[in-house]
Amino acid sequence: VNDADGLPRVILTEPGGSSAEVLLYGGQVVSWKNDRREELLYVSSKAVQKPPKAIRGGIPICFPQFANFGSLEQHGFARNRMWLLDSCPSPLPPARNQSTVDLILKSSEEDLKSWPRSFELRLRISLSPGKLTFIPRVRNTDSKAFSFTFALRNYFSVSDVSEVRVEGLETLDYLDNLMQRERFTEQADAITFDGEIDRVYLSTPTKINIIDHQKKRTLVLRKEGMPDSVVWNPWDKKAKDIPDFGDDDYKTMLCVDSAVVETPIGLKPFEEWRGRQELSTVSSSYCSGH
Ligand code: TA6
Repeated sequence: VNDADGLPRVILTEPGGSSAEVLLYGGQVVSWKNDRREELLYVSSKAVQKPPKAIRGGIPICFPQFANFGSLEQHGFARNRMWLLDSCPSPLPPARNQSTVDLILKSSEEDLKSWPRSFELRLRISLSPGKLTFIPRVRNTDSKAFSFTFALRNYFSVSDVSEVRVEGLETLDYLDNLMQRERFTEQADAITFDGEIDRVYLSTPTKINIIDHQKKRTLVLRKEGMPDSVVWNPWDKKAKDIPDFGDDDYKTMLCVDSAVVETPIGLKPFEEWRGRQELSTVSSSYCSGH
């Protein structure tokens, strides 16, 4: 763990030459570079890298609430807390030939004031050639049941968002945050981008392709245990209203999240929920991610 610029972080590397950086603050991945040292994630040029501000970019963990779907602060508090290295991660299949870190966030006295449920939120992040895997787990360590919403907010770096296509969400229903969360059905055969978008796609498939034509690269998102997927780009006007978002950043970023939004996860005492997200990059010169 090194804390060169004050924020302790874990750097994952693997023999193929890719790497990832995970901050203990927020349990947030803030960099994922491929074997050609290209940065695959967006981090704002104006990101504020100090508590209590959430860092704009990378992969923030939204827990116990996604966005303002509830009474807590926007996206819950997990992304604004210092996590710990989990010295005894409860059993998971061994992470073979992967560079792995296990993090944990437990409810604090402070948190219990705003969300009176005791929990253990674990996150295993594993790096292997061309792939970054997340296994989030939430255990109810309280004496009563509780429910939560959750998201891995993936800020992807793209060459030009107006040249990006997202495949896998066609024909699905979505809640449109720009239309008072009304429910619509996606009619297009792929999602393309020419303006602000902020949608929660419901009951999405386990595989979503984000195709970046210019970079000839497809980013494949595979997920389990997280039925919804949020697609967000603030576009020019909203971007200007967000202080830690560069005015032109909207052109080179896109959020496609793995999420639990429509139907919160309910846990009885000592039950544990587990999700899984695999991000992998495929150069689309020989396939469009089929
Ligand atoms: O995509 C859901 C959303 O709440 C958007 O409406 C926008 O606010 C985005 O998340 C960013 O939230 P943040 O708190 O990270 O600025």
